[in-house]
Amino acid sequence: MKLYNFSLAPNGQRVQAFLNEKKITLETRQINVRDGEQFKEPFKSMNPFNCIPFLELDDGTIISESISICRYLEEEHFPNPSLFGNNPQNKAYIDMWNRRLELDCLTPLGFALRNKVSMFADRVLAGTRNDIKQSPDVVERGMQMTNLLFERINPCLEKNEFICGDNFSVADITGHSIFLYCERFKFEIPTKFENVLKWKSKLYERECFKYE
Ligand SMILES: N[C@@H](CCC(=O)N[C@@H](CS)C(=O)NCC(=O)O)C(=O)O
Repeated sequence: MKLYNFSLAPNGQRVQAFLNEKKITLETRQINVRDGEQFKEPFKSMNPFNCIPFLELDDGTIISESISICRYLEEEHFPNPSLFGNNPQNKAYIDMWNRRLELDCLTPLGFALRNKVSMFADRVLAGTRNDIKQSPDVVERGMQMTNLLFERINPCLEKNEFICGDNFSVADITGHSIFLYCERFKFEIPTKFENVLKWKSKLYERECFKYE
């Protein structure tokens, strides 16, 4: 099994944090997506969606999507510590939170960045090169959605150390990624979201995120 990744990419870093938390080292090939290496062979044929990270299994199967890669690694090879839950109820609960964070905030923030920074001018959708124009509305929408998410999750973090309760999970890795995007945007998290800020501090001190 071999991981194809890029250590500077947000989604690559999510998988790396997951590996760090489990203390796993995988054979890894760096693909420089900033230079367009993902559009060259053999990578182009391996993952026609032209994104990293992706995992090549020993039988040649390719698994892409950060969360799908992590799920496969946990279920097939590295069950402990469990970051996806270990019974149907907490599996569903962690999945629910991860989806909320991805759909309502991380993805909108990813689009916001791609619609703002000149480096992404011809690539507003990851893994493509085209002439879809960057739109300031998408940037603004990303900021608004982030604020809304923080407003909604602040009460949920009142008694919890982590987003799903007292145990660190893959949803916290998604949360950490959201905070990194906020930094890039110089999005200052309002102090009224004190539980969100507490959660952020907790995540920032965690070893698995010290990958630079
Ligand atoms: N939903 C995918 C997103 C993957 C993604 O957007 N990867 C970016 C790096 S963070 C990429 O490969 N971009 C290549 C490009 O922009 O062409 C995941 O969670 O893995």
